[in-house]
Order: sequence, then C-alpha cells, then structure tokens
Amino acid sequence: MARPLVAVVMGSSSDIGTMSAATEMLTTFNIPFEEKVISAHRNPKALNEYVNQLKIRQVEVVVAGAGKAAHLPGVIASLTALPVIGVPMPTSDLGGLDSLLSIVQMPTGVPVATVAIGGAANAAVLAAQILGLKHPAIAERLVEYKESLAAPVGIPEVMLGDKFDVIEDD
Ligand code: RP5
Repeated sequence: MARPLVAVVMGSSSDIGTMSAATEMLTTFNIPFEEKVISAHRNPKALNEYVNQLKIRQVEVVVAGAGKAAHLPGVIASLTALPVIGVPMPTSDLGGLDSLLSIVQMPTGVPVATVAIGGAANAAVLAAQILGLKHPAIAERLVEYKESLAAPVGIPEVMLGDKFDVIEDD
C-alpha cells in the first residue's frame, strides 16, 4: 500500500460521518491517506506518540476534525510543524460554532488552517493544494478539478459586473 500523505484524524467515532467527505475527496484525487480516531482529551498520551511519528513516517499534511471543545487540531499543531487543517464538527447544542471557535482561535505561532463548520471536503481540497506544491500529479488533478467547478451556475448577481468574466454556455 502507498505511504499515506495525509493523516485524517478525528476526536471521536461520532465524527466519522462528517469526515467521510474528506476521505472521499482524497480518494477522488488519488491521494493516499490514513484515518485515525484519537481524542486529545481522552487519550492525550497516545495522541502525543501518534503525532511524533507522523514526520518520521513521512506524512505531509494533517486534516483534523473535532467537535464541541474541539482541541484536537490545535494540540496536533502544537506537537508538529506539519500543516494542520481543522474541521469544526457540527454540534447539536451550539450548531458547531463551539467547534469553530475552539479550532480557529489559535495563538500566534501555532496556526490551524480552519475550514467551515462541517467543511471536510474543503479540508481535503486544501490538503491537496498543499501537496500539489511538491507532487506534480496532484497539482494536475487539482487543475482539472478546479476547471470542473467553472460551470456558470449559481453566480450571485453582485458578481455579474464589469470585473467578472462570465462564461456562457452555447
Ligand atoms: C469531540 O467531542 C469529538 O470530536 C466529537 O465531535 C465530540 C463528541 O464526542 P463523542 O461524545 O460523540 O465521543 O471530542
């Protein structure tokens, strides 16, 4: 099996449904990944050991999803210089705003690139964009993917001014 380039980590097995959008997107880009459920709160020692091995195992990007008091992405970012992309889980009590604020409000020097609440697919696209700087095959797939987004549907009226070229269908 190919060496995983991305570690998709989540705080609970209850996050798997939301995070599947990330693993599906990585599969679409043919990017090898591994999935791990490990809680920053329930198993901090194991998390420390796991993160310490990532660089040695040549994993290049971490996508970390967590909910509520969502410290997992930030703790991972504190333990590694690899880029960490945080995915705030939607939550039943506070709608995921709790997760978002927990992930995004990192101190200077320990950034977590944070996507939207439930934005696991975008986390995978961003991971691919980071990997594409080094891996030309991934960069090529990204260009194709971005081109596939260019269909002129749903463009807000405010964008239909002089500044924007709109490609019309024949
Ligand atoms: C976080 O708490 C997890 O990331 C999850 O989103 C949330 C709830 O976890 P469970 O109580 O469902 O295990 O640690």
